[in-house]
Amino acid sequence: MAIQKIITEPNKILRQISKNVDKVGKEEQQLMDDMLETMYDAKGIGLAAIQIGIPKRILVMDISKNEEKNDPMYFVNPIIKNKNSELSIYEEGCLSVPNYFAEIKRPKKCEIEYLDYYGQKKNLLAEGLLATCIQHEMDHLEGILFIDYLSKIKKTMIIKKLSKQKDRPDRIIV
Ligand code: GNR
Ligand code: NI
Repeated sequence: MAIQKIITEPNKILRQISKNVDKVGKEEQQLMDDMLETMYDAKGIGLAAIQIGIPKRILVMDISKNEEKNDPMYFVNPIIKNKNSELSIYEEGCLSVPNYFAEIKRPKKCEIEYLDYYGQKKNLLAEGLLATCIQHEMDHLEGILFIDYLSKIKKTMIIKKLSKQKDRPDRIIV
């Protein structure tokens, strides 16, 4: 297992559309292990493969509050089958947009279909933080970041400030 570098804005890689996974094999499981380790190391509650530079439709999440017991979740090729018309607001952050947070409005509940760690087809009815996080992660698969929902002026300001940190040595420059 290995901790990977998380790509931050501004970087075109984050705008790529991720590709469906044909088969959940050893390589994908290894990737999910690395993603989970990277996510825990960064103290995040979710991570999409594209955030470590891999354009595959794979997400990992752990929204458990319990510090002693982890509750990792793996999603391959997730699709949203149903979105509740009721919206809820949550203050979101993103490991690819470090140190910025904003209130984002999204459907309160959603039903998703996906493949699990073993490639088994699953369904999940998500609400609350789980629903918010899954939708945030699924946006990454389409190259969308939460700052895209902000006003143009706010978004530009955030990207400008992040790009000033460009010479940080831990940044991936492609
Ligand atoms: O760690 C994260 N926290 C978070 C908080 C509110 C809504 C979404 C998230 S996801 C984020 C990790 C991340 O960037 N995933 O892509
Ligand atoms: Ni994110």
